[in-house]
Amino acid sequence: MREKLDSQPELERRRILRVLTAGGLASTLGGFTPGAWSNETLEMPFENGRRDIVSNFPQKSKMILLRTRPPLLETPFSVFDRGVFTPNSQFYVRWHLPNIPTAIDGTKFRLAVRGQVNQVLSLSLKDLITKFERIDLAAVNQCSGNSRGWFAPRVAGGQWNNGAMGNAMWTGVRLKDVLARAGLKGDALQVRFNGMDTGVLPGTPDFLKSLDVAHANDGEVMLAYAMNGEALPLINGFPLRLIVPGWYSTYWVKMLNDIEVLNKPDDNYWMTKAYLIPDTPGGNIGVGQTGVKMVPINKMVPRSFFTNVSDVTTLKVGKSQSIRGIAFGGDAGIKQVLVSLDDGKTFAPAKLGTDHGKYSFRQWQTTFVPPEAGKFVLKVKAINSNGLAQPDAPIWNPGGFMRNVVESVTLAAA
Ligand SMILES: Nc1nc2c(c(=O)[nH]1)N[C@H]1C(S)=C(S)[C@@H](COP(=O)(O)O)O[C@H]1N2
Ligand SMILES: [Mo]
Repeated sequence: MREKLDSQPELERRRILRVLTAGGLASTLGGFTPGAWSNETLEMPFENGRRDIVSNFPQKSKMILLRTRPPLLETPFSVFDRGVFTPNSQFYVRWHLPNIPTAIDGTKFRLAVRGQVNQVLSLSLKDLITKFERIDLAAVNQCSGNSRGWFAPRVAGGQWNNGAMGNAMWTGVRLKDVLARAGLKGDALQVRFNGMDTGVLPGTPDFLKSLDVAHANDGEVMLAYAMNGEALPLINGFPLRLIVPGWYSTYWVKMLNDIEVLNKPDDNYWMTKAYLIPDTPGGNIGVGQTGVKMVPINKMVPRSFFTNVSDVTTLKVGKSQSIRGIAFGGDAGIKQVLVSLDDGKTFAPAKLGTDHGKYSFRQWQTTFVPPEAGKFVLKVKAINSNGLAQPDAPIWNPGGFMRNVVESVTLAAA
């Protein structure tokens, strides 16, 4: 389990500051030879699902490789059975642009706050750590396209299985407090976030994401300088990233060094062309349906997963087996996790584990005694505190976003 954050704030502050400013973070993001490191592969349970397992990315242990540059690395699903906090060393990775700094000096880093503000700011990590109130929040970071590999018919984009998600305890400061220090002008409308990554070709749109001022000021959106009690791994956004609790992580801008307050709606590529979903419940439309109003992706929806059993698990007839997994509510807490032991005919509530807050993974657990030899289909369905339940049938949209169908597992008993 991760080391607990120190309960003495002053000591903890000094420790974090030491970690973040320990000099240039040496890493070798650009310095490996693609294809040369792995002899281990894994078969995802969908078409074209063969993947290499790699452990040569800086600060990462075993990850599932989808692409090298820019990196797309998926968390092996067994990691989610070990606890509700996903270790930094196996937290998934997703970047859009190939030019990513390979070393960042925490002592030289500055965050700019500019645009429609009364006072332009240039904040060091030390400023952020010592001049603003520290907050800690457990929250799920999930890619909009998590589980895209399951879309039928298939759609273009990273063919993720279910591991483009992770839960961490984020430590940092409220965006609201930083914006208040700068002072927003009366016509401030949106807040735009930019990180240190860039494209190689001229004309590649820089990766920029924006939030409405009211959302940016909700007191929950935060700038995180630590993750699970440690500095962020470089490829998860060292030294600072945006956390937008309950929203898909396309908004969670990494290596964040520029905040610009806008007085008009952001019309950049990443807000108006990419990451659009149909404006329908759950982002669901008929396959190939056109003429649908599209809107920027936003709140997450509930999901739940089995973590200790899979389609290759064999159980003993008559023997009680603990079945467990994780769930999250999306933009709300978990109200209930329902499990079916009879292929969806009946569902009963599972026992819920510790509540780490409404944006966190939550463990669930139940037991199953196979009554006879044969195959048994189990299902799991989460319902969030807004009453929103996972759908029984998969959704579809052309971006391959927001998949959250009820998950099934087929267990054999002998
Ligand atoms: N600077 C920057 N931040 C970014 C991105 C990016 O390409 N550049 N991708 C976003 C997307 S789409 C995802 S899914 C998350 C992935 O976060 P992770 O790599 O820490 O898991 O980062 C987000 N933040
Ligand atoms: Mo994403």
